[in-house]
Amino acid sequence: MRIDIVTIFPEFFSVLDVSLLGKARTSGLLRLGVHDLRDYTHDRHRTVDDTPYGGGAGMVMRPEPWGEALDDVLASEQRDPAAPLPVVVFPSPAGEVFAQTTARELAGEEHLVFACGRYEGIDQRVVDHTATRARVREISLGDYVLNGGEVAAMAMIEAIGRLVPGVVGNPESLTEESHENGLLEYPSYTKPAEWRGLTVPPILLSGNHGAIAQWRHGQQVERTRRVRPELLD
Ligand code: 6GU
Repeated sequence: MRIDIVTIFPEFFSVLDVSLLGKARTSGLLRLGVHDLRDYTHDRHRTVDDTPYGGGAGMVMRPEPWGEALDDVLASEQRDPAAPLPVVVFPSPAGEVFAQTTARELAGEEHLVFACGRYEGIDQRVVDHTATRARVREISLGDYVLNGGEVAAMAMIEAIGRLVPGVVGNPESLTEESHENGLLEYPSYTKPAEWRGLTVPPILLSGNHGAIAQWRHGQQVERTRRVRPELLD
């Protein structure tokens, strides 16, 4: 899978060099390109924003650098005319809410582009124009506001990247997690069997795999009902 990121803060994405996704990059499973939006400006101050038409607080990102950056990123690949169009994600608190289902959909794509806006957002024409040459998704992490799309893009890239076949060594560890079966995860324990007076539930030491699976499922249902009852509807 190829992932391109356009941002005014390319240094945010240096953490993608470490851990599992870093390994996936080194091994070639994940091809990551980070592009500085200011490289596509032509004025001495490398301006990317301006005041909003119609008035209001804050600044809006101007369309010209975005147009040129996306021209570059969407063209920098000899594309098979039969291949599906790339997906361009605009992280935005005004988008559809990201979930494990979204991560799974995007993990099946060949080419993702994350267009990270700052300030009050990107001129809407960038989104509309991009939709003429790519599949566009405006995606939010949830109902709160971040200063820009970078941290949101990072979270999405981690959730998506770990679902790309081969990135996580043991694929079974992906199916046992929170949200993969619509329930929250069961509690986990390891050695020692007693720690600071606290013991491990005896069923886990019984060797009875059927009973253990049943207990874990019961824990998942109980925890989901307590913490996230809306997931059970
Ligand atoms: Cl994707 N962007 C910003 N700026 N804030 C957010 C968000 C995204 N998701 C939740 N809050």
